[in-house]
Amino acid sequence: MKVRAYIEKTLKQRKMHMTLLDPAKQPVSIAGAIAEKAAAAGTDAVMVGGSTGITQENLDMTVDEIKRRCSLPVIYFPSGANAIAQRCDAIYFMSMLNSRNVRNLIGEQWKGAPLIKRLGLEPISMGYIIVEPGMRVGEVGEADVIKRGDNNRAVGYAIAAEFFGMALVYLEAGSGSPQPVPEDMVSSVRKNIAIPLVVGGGITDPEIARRLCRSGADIVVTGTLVENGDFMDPLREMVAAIQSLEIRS
Ligand code: 1GP
Repeated sequence: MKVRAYIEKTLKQRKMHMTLLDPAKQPVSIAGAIAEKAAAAGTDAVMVGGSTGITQENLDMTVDEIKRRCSLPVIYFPSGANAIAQRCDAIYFMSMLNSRNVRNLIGEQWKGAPLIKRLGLEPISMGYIIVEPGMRVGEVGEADVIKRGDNNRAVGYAIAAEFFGMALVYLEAGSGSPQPVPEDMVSSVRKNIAIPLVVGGGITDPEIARRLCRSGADIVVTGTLVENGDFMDPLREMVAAIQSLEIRS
């Protein structure tokens, strides 16, 4: 089954959790071990990517090791066209909608698209929206970050993503953010779009993840949570909190 179909099928039943692994942050063998444990904890997919330090070599080696150690879908979460993970199951074909730099809106995309097509990688289109504080991805992406409380702007970008025909909207507070995207921003966006809503950045507490899902997040992404060696119990709790919620009717 294609990855987009897997996501849409799963979301008919329940909310989803995805684990983000940054190839620049740990040796390949550790990335494989984390993916294996994350699969055992019940995460729904592994996303691979990071804002800086991604090379074709560390990317390919990390993806191969993850695929060797678990059977979950592996989705490339790119920061540009400089490296394309050829052996992933799919790629988020994303545009940072609130970047000030055209490179992040369509520049990297036109460069990468022909190769993605040649490789037969499944593209899953995504409107990527950076919310304050935005952290490293907000800086390198030159995002005009959405202020916490500026729900109207978040809603505008999300509706625009849907009008563009994108498959997903991702509200991103940035990896390691001290606060996740505000719940009322998530609920405002949810009320205005029909496509699935991904929320990530700074989510380490299962109760907060549950509240974000109740506010309308369909997919919760966590990365930092698995960077601490002893993450099995917190990850299990996180996954259970999210997956126990049925999708909106
Ligand atoms: C970053 O939203 C993801 O793109 C994950 O963020 O590392 O804070 O979980 P964390």
